[in-house]
Amino acid sequence: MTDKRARNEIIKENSHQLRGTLAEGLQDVVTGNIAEDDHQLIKFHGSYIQDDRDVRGERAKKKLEKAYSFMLRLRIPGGLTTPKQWLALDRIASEYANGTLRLTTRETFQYHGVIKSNLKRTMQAINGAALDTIAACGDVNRNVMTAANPYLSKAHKQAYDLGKAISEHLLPKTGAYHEIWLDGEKVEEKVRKAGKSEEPLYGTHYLPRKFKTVIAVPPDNDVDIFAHCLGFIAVLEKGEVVGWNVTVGGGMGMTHGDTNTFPRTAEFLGFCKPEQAIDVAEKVLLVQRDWGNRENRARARFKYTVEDRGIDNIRAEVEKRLGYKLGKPKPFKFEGTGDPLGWRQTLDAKKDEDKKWHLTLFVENGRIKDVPGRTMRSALREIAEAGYCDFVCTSNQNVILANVASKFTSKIEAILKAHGVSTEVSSGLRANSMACVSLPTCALGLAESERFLPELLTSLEDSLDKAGLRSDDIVVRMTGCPNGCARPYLAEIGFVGRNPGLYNLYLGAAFDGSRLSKLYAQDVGKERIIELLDPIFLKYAKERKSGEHFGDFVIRAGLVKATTAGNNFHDNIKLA
Ligand code: SRM
Ligand code: SF4
Repeated sequence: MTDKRARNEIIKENSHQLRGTLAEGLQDVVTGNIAEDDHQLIKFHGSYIQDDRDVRGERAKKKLEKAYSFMLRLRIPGGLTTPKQWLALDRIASEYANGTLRLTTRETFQYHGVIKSNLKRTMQAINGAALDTIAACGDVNRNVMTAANPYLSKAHKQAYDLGKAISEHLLPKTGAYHEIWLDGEKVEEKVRKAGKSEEPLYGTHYLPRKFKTVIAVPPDNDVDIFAHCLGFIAVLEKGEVVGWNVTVGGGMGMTHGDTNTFPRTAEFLGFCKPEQAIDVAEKVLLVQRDWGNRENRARARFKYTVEDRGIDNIRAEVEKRLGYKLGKPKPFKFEGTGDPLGWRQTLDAKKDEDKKWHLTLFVENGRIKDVPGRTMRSALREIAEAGYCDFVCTSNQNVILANVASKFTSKIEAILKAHGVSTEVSSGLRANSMACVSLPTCALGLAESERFLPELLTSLEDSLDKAGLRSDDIVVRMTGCPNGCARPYLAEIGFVGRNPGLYNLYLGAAFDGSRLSKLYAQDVGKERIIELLDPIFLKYAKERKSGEHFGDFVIRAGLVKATTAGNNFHDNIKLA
């Protein structure tokens, strides 16, 4: 009988619980590369092998090996780091990576450009800061995102605590990470002799595909709950979490031209009590472990398991494994997916003097770096050195300087000013923008993203000015390919790379993150994008109803049909 399983299933099976030949590969100084199968395994350790695509052609001409380096992604549930950790992360960026810290769309950091000979040292330095990269990538439960800023209210702290607990509970247990990167004890043989499994939860094959868990605290949907495999929405009474609405089956990735693949918004599984949440997370993950598609990786995400089996069957199976029924989802309301930028005070401190301040700082596309006249990385380092705050990475690629005593707010402002970092953003469109990394590091990028969106927004700001919309909040996101790393199909304006300089333009997602967009124009470059959006902005400014968001307006104006579920994302398209 032929083995129909996807190649990755066989790699996992033969990997000795994610060890592969990684340790040996690190010793090989002849190449900056590692063995082909280890390309897949190293993801579970939070790293990707990449090459600098800007110099790929030139190096090929000279018959040189590709300019290999490694991307490293940290696991930081809820995105919270202390000033001491921030300083360590900042140091690592200079010592081992490309001198930048990249905040991701999932509340953590990435390093780019770490060469093989520095990889182990970098892992050890991260470990020295009491952080790790375990399961930040790979077919496992990834970094858990929680409503930004555990200091903001009691409910935010409860969301953060749950996120951390789920992250720990669903962490792979193999000794591989400690052995390979931290020179830990070799445990595989010992565990095998004791007749045990190194991975009681994941087994030998882990999950069919990546699995993403997030936790939201209404009215903010900053974590974009409907984009994820598993979500918990806080149900609040008098500011405290009394339970969680559970969502399943969201996801973004698709392939251009393949309507069998599509982004999908999550559905409601039910309601659980606070003490049931970890168990619910585990059982949902196990259903995906056992029911997910292990033959076709393009259809292996949990969203397709939910789509193909149906939400009722998924619920019945989860409840069977739990041994009890989930409740009916409780009412809640989301207002938006963005980060409220600027200063905010703790929402529920008992006395006024206990209230701390929190500054959400816009970081364009998450890249923290120093450029002439705007030395953001140095500013944040100085703030960390002074110990004025903790740092929280947000799911919108921004950073919150959190838990600041009143006496330090002006000091923080002075440091930012001295480094040319403004707390103002040039438009509502930019303030609500995100772009994925794409070129030059991402192997899958078809078009520029992080390096192009800022310039496009500058041009679109002229259009906004003509329509008087400069300060309106409109959500815009760009990705260099259809995988959807900046969640573009949940943006009111989404750009998805097709070819160098050309993007598909999507319109009509809901401002609160509950509805996907629809394709509006195909293969459009910068000039055409402006030509298309210019009149739409004018029309919106003139004809919108009071409080109507851009994404709702374009549907009412008949520019696109509403996408009501992932399985009609590709339907009713009328291209501009
Ligand atoms: Fe992503 C793959 C970057 C969030 C969907 N993503 C990649 C890789 C690793 C490319 C690769 O496989 O070779 C990118 C590395 C680029 C680089 O040079 O750094 C990459 N993804 C990112 C980040 C850094 C984008 C960013 O600009 O911030 C985000 C890191 C998140 C994190 O900290 O864990 C990132 N990726 C996402 C999200 C958004 C989210 O989860 O909220 C999605 C869409 C949601 C989802 O998962 O459905 C996402 N990334 C993908 C996919 C498509 C998966 C699919 O279902 O088809 C791929 C490709 C794949 O897995 O095969 C991918
Ligand atoms: Fe790379 Fe595509 Fe993700 Fe952008 S969306 S980072 S191009 S995989």
